[in-house]
Amino acid sequence: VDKRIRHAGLAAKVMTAAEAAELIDHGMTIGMSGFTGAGYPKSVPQALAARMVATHERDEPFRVRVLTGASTAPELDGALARADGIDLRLPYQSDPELRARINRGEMDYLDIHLSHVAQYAWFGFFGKIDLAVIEATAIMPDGSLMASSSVGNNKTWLDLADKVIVEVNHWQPLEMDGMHDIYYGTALPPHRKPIPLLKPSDRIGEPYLRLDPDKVIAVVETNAPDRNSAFAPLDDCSRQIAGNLIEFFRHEIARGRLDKQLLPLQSGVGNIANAVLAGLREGGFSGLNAFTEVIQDGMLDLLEHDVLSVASATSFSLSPAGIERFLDKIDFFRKRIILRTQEISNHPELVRRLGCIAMNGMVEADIYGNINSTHVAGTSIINGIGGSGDFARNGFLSCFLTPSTAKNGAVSCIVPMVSHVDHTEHDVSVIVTEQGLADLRGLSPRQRAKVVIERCAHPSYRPMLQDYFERALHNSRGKHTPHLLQEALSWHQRFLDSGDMRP
Ligand code: 0RQ
Repeated sequence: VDKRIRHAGLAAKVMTAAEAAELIDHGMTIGMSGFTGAGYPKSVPQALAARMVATHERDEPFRVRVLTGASTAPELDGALARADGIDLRLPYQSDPELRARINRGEMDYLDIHLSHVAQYAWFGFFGKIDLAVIEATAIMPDGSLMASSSVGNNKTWLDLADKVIVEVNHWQPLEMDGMHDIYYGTALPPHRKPIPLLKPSDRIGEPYLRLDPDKVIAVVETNAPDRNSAFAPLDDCSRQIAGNLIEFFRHEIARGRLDKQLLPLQSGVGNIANAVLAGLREGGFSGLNAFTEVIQDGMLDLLEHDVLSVASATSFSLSPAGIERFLDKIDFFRKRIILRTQEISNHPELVRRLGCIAMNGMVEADIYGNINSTHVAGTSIINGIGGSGDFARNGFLSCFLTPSTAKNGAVSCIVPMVSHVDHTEHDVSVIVTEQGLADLRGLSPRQRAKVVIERCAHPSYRPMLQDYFERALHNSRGKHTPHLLQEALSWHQRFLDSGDMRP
């Protein structure tokens, strides 16, 4: 028996990616696997892109709607975007080619909370799902799938799609068997029941993704790595941001508001998140848990050093070095890592019950604590809201982290008014920059403005912000959240006009 394709009927459906792509039609809505550059189909989307290019050369239309877990990679988002083959894309993305097309207005992009995607699909909000294209590590004897390096929305796409194409990737380690936990207890309102998860280590589901073999129209074998971009070495700014946050945790422990094992951590992706994780290790923390979306290198490190006991997520996002380390000690990690569907990893009910400490990056914050996570100067999207909102609104603490300036100081990440709002002032408890930390809990808007300016703004922008706030205090009609409406977004306009927010 083949180690990867253990179901005879499905073994008979093996074909090339080009043959599988022939089965895809213009106008389809396709649910694809993939979350933060892990577990996405690697060859069918490229073959589909080639077909699209050929079809467009004949002056015929060929575009599809692409629904995923989160961001994928050049072989999926990049290839389909370059072929001008995406009509609508949702949710999170981070591909440069796709981003450019979205920002040129050449295609539609729907940026929604990651925990909402599955339920919206079940509610019928996205219409019919014609096809699922899902990467798997193996096909089990009963036709179910051993998921690969991400679970994302795969359960939902497999259940809802009329037809399924499976990519079996020989690069994905079979030793991942047992790491996944696929929960089948979700129902639609009014029939929902509590989700029986009380701690991050709980397993509440099944190891494999159910699949009706009759729906499978093609099985394609691949042997290709995930995107696995390398991380930049930690810079001083990230270390300072991390240090400020960890000092705050210590303060909270001393005040008795947090236990020394903290509460389940949710950590965004990127350099600052990795610096926070490194800081927890250096700070001597142990026995912590993570209830998060993505396992990045920093988490492996914490697991190996018993700083973290367990990490629950929906995906990996490892560097090449991280992958080697993971494979080296896979038996160790299998006992400590659980990959769930993203509707569970990000579920507001669970984030609220567990009391997660949410730590996410941002583009800018305003003096009142509103957060922009997605847009440059209000109109150009970077990536998307991802899971930050799922955790920010429902967590025990909601922390947002950024350097105080961007673009070599030409941009202040603390502004009078955010140019786009992802997380409102009501959802934010802590803002951290390399300058310091603003604890916004229990503060009114005017009190918040004072601490945000004093603690978080860069010295080269602090006087400008103080001046704005003082004039707003005097001249604003309403004094609850004082603003000078004519001026509130003028910093962004100045940046667009001159490349610098400073006059
Ligand atoms: O652009 O590389 O062209 O210079 O934004 O900024 O500093 O590299 O920071 O990689 O941590 O990303 C918010 C985008 C931060 C990310 C964001 C420019 C800056 C640079 C990236 P360049 P950095 P990071 C879990 C949670 C939303 C999703 C989320 C993100 C680029 O954290 O996408 O939280 N978050 N998910 O120069 C203009 C500013 C700017 C700015 C930064 N104020 N104005 N440009 N930049 N600040 C994961 C998932 O949900 C899957």
